[in-house]
Amino acid sequence: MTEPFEILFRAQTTATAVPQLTADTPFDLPGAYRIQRAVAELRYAAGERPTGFKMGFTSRAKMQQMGVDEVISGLLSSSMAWLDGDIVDPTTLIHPRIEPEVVFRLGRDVDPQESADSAAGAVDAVAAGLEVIDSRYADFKFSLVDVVADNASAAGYAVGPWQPPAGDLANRGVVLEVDGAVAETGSTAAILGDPWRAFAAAVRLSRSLDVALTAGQVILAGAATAAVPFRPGTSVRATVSGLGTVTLALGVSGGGSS
Ligand code: OOG
Ligand code: MG
Repeated sequence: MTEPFEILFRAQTTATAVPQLTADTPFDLPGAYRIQRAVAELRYAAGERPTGFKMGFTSRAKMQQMGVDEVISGLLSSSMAWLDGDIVDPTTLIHPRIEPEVVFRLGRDVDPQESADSAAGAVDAVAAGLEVIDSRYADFKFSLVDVVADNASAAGYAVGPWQPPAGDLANRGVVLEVDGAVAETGSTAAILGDPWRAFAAAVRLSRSLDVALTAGQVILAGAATAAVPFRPGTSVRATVSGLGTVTLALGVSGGGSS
């Protein structure tokens, strides 16, 4: 029998949509995180390495867009780590969406015993980010446990120039542009009131899930705005006031479209 984690691993690595797993196999939230982890272990066995931890649904804008009202997390790995300015291959994605992120970088390992406050001292840089989400479920529709099993829809991310982590991160303007036109605007205050709260939530959640946060890894705080479709042939840019800008483009597959 094909296990849920095998179905999702195949869906993620072949960019093929599948029906929601809970339609056939009910599981609870801890079970969903176990599936998420098992899929990641298959990725690591295939040569990927962990690159960080992402938070999801830390803003009302995201919760409302997707009909989910609990903060979740996902595991970032090397095939998802793209560079600022990259042109992404559209054949690796199903129905991608793009969203602006605030990103933290760890300058040292986080001790599993340390408080979230103390762990904040491990952050050596912050930056604006772009996240590409690509639910492996048909029509981008899912329940809470389904999206957790599917690694919080993680597909890829890019980070802009790193900045020193000095200063307040709350209340900074966020702009998402598609081909130079403003698509979404928001404020980092939408991210649990302050992106540092999302960082603290990441520290707590990673500990309860027994996920190590190590030097050099990144933590995505969760989008402040709704996600927008990432269409082939378009270029997107996220700007967070005082943090800078990051861009990604989606290539055109097969030619012919513009
Ligand atoms: C789940 C991922 C949510 C965020 O920033 O809130 C997320 C989804 O919307 O499919 O990454
Ligand atoms: Mg996100």
